[in-house]
Amino acid sequence: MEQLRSTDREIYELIKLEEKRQFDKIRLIASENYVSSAVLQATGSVLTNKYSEGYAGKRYYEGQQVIDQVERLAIERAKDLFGAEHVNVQPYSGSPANVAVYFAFLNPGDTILGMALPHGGHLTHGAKVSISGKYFNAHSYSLSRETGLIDYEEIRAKALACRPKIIIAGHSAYPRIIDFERFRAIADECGALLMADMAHFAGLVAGGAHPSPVDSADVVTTTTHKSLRGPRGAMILCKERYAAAIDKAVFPGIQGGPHNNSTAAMAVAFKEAATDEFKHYASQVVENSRILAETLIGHGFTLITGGSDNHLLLVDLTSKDIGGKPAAQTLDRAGIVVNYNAVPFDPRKPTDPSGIRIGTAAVTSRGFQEKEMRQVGEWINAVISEPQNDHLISEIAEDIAVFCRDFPPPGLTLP
Ligand code: DSN
Repeated sequence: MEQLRSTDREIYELIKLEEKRQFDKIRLIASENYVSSAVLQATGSVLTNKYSEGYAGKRYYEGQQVIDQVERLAIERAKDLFGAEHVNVQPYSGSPANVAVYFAFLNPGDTILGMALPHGGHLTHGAKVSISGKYFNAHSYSLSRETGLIDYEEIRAKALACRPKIIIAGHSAYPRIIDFERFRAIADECGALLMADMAHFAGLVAGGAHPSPVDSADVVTTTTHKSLRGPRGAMILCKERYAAAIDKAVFPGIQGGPHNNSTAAMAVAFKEAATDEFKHYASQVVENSRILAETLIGHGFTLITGGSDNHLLLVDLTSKDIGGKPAAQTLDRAGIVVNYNAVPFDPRKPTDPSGIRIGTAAVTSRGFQEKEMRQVGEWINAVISEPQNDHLISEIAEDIAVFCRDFPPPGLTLP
């Protein structure tokens, strides 16, 4: 980044600081990852200079000789990777992708049914503060109070009562796999479209470590930068019969020109995700999650649903006598980065809820396996047991920075 250093020293220094942070800390935010150098290079390429409203072969500006090829390649690779009939790779991110689906099929005031935000749904699954909850008649389903699991009978009863046009299967904080066929049956029974939001677990689907929603759902949305380990961006996969409606909803419906640099980087990430190495990665992500769950349970932590079979854990800290926010802040000072998170039926405020969410996608990318995950669990326990012990916190932060040197993440150089 020599040119950046000479043009803008401040931004250069800030990027270097962030690089050091990403190197020295154990990043357990469930939606984050480390992309490869190849993905970074495509993201930072001259494709950022080009406007290309429209779709390959039907653009509104000239000069698309290269961009059309890039976008077609990204689409073909995504179709192969997920077995999809049609893919749109233009959504800027996950929220616009979800809004595009609503724009394709709904009128203002129409009914949708998604997982409640405090139970692990996303803002765009109908939360009142989001456009999805303001413009549509949004109903939500909760998790079981007893088990923390999705209650398919409750969803069926709600769907038959409110008759949604779209049912959303997907989450941002649910530690178990979803039964997409059960959702399909419910959608069929009440005449709804089934939309699956696989943003969190798309990488696990690509790597064969999680069931795919692509056959069961009418439409599937996903970001490309979480477990899928691509650039910031999103895509919509759908049956061929919905292709025209989806494409029109993305452009000109809610977006202008696609971010071609991201499209190229997505194509690179899809190529990487089609390898055996990525399959191994995806199953290691799940295994790491299971091992961390086991270690934390061994130290008396309460895990929502009692464990994990995907890339994330949701920990209820009530029994540890600490709120999610102070816990997340103290862990960060110790070099372990998580986010505070509501747990189902949380009695505390969303701004200081009872839990933390932990994900294993990023640390698996830097090579953590069983031994390392058990050590991470020990550190989390030590910090949460003595959050006021500043000496201990500083010591752990130093140990973690040294520990991390042996696990250089993709895309980063030693700071
Ligand atoms: N912000 C993402 C997450 O952390 O799950 C969802 O968009």
